Amino acid sequence: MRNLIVFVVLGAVSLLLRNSEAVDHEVGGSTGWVKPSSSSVYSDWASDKTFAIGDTLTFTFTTGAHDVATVSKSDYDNCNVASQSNVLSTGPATITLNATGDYYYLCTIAGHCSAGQKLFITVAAGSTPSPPGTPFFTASASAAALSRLKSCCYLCSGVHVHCH
Ligand SMILES: [Cu+2]
Repeated sequence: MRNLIVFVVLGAVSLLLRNSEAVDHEVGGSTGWVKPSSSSVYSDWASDKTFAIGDTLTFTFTTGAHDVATVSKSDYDNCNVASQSNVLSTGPATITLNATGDYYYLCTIAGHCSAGQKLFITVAAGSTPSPPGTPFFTASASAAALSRLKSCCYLCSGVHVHCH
């Protein structure tokens, strides 16, 4: 019975670790970051995705052909590509999502944003990983559980007693 509990606990720990892993989102999937044939390509791409703190966005494009500017909502809405200061011009470009909120990106090459090369995402607070220093299970707790499991098995095999 104790073995069962230990395995359930270890399983829960590995599940928690997997759930808090950061995800890299390849913007546009296999299409990459291009001047799209349809203006809804990037809103469609984002519509079924969840973005969490610690995740990254990777914009895959040929350097010189496109760029990625982080812009305000109004610049996004109006495709204002002039005088943007927060521009990544080397592809591929990766952006780490560090805070919750709405984020707006566009390509500043003439005509690309108005053709639909723009992306809006919302980073939600829901799946925030545990803050560092306060994990749900500590490493020492797992080690203690493993140690108990080992001594239990030693008893089983060496002294022929059953572990309950
Ligand atoms: Cu472009």
